[in-house]
Amino acid sequence: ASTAARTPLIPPKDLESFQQHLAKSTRILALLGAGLSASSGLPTFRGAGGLWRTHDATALATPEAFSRDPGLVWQFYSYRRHMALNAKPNPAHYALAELARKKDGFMTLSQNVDGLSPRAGHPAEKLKLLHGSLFDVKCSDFFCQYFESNNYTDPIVPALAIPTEEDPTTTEAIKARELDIADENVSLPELAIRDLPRCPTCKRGLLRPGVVWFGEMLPSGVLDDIDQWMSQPEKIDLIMVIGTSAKVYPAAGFVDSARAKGARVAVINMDRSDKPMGGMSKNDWFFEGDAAQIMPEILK
Ligand code: BV8
Ligand code: ZN
Repeated sequence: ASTAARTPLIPPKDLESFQQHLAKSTRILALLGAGLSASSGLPTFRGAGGLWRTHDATALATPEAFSRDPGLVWQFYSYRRHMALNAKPNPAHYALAELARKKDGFMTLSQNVDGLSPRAGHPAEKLKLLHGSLFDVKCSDFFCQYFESNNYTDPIVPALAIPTEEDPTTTEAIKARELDIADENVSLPELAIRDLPRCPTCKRGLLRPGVVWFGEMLPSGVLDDIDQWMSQPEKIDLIMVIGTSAKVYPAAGFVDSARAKGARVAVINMDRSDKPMGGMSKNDWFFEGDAAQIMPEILK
């Protein structure tokens, strides 16, 4: 198809005004959500095909769920590790990484734990993973400091191997598996605690995914870095809010903080109704469509 048919309809005047502003912007924030990785085949949390569609976030992504049924929670994260390892960064990840390299005053705040921004070559010092990573593991024992990053072992222990008779990334397999995970009385193979990953240091605690669960604090080092970046005297010229329903706090709160420092807001989202709290002003932009198609266009 001709390129016109392929690229989303971005209103030319919006594109022009955005690109003019971007060219003269020095301090730029990007807040990333699951929609950025949708085109890489990873399901988002809400919306069609979303992970939370068939299970309630609090049913799995909380410390309580892990202490109640660590096997079930590990199955959920092992499955997401497997999907993320089999996914590839898409053009939006690459376009953002390139812009981050070019602009000194650039900072990306990502809610995504899928590892795709680092794999797209995003400069690490300009990427803050607000909610950790699927590929960090740490000890669940309160007193133990064991922490391991870049653990790409899949499955992390044999007992967490995904049934290989089907491709776990196909829609029906995702659906079947989601329903399994969601439907508590469908008995998944009971995972014995002894089969789950154990901390090599204290030998007491089970290892857990290095992600931030609901009710948990965001990593203090990350919050300090962001605080330092935000409290520089210069204004913030732009915040791009990409593929996020901006419902989870404190992550979503950074949009307001950026506005308070003078930032204009550019939302890139499939769904026109998903605007960050505080609405949009005529100085803002809303680019509707797939981030994987829009980002390379607007950042050109
Ligand atoms: C904390 C890691 C307290 C784990 C995640 C009531 C009101 C307000 C707040 C709260 C409340 N009750 C509780 C809270 C606090 C809670 C919270 O905000 N809850 C929400 C649900 C209301 N927050 C917390 O618990 C946080 N901690 O508050 O600590 C505290 C304080 C002091 C001392 C101790 C403790 C911790 C939150 C972190 C939770 N962890 N992830 C994991 O991944 O399993 S959250 C997880 O969900 C993601 O990281 C992300 O943040 C969120 C999902 O949001 P999105 O990424 O936006 O994805 P979603 O599917 O929602 O949206 C996708 C969007 O993309 C849509 O808009 C869609 O239209 C769009 N899209 C789809 N496809 C595309 C697209 N766009 C472009 N292109 C496409 N192709
Ligand atoms: Zn330990």
